[in-house]
Amino acid sequence: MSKAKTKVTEPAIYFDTLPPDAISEELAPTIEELELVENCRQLAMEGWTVIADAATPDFTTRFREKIKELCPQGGGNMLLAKDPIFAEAILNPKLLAMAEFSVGRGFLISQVAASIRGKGAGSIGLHADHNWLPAPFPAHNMLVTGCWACDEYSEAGGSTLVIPGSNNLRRHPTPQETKATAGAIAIECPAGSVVMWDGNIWHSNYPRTLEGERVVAHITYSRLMMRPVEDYSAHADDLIAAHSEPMAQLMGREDMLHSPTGADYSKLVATFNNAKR
Ligand SMILES: O=C(O)CCC(=O)C(=O)O
Repeated sequence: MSKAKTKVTEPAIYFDTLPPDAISEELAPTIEELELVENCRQLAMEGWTVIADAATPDFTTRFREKIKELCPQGGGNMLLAKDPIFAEAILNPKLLAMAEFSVGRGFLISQVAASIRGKGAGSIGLHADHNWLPAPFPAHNMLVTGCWACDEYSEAGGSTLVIPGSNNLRRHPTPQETKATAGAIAIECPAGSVVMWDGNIWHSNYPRTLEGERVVAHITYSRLMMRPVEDYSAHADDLIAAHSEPMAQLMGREDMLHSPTGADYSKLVATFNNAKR
């Protein structure tokens, strides 16, 4: 009598885990098509990178105008719920590809904020974004931030600064290190670039000494098991209706976690597999 063949239902559970700097074979064609291979290497090894020409100049102009309109006090948060242009920004294909590389498949949106800094605006202070994790920081990155520069980034214009090599220390800076900012470099780039960094690197910004303003959107994505900074649950249904699957993932609706009806075991294998990629 022949043995009945077991039908294998996909996806099978993965037992391996990719190293922190690996581009998964599923993501590799997208990273290559979008010409982001060097950005991935730099983000993994150096803790930061700049995505040039993330969108059209027209998008950056519209984005700047909208941030100015919505943030008359010089800053704002929960912006994904306030205008559809923020969905357009967080669903930008280059940002999604970099986020999947850095914080893994099935990643979430954590924060959509903005800042406007005029002449005389000071420094926000040196920190690592893994601020709500204890040291030593994990080998795999937990948070990736993209600052959409709506204006040129220069040291005099108050650009972001980073301390090269601090990403390898896997800890928070001390008060003395925070004061000294020894070895800091300015990230300088044209408007329309997105400056990205991981949760490990120590960073801040230079005071602005130029006339005019530096308008920036701060977009943070997190690994699927992190609790997001902002709670979009009241807006998730509308956002998903407008933007479908990628937004459902960013809202945590594609995984088995944080479910109002208890753990959804139909999504268990996909969730566990995403966590390993
Ligand atoms: O505004 C900047 O240049 C730095 C922002 C920053 O430190 C952050 O978003 O964590």
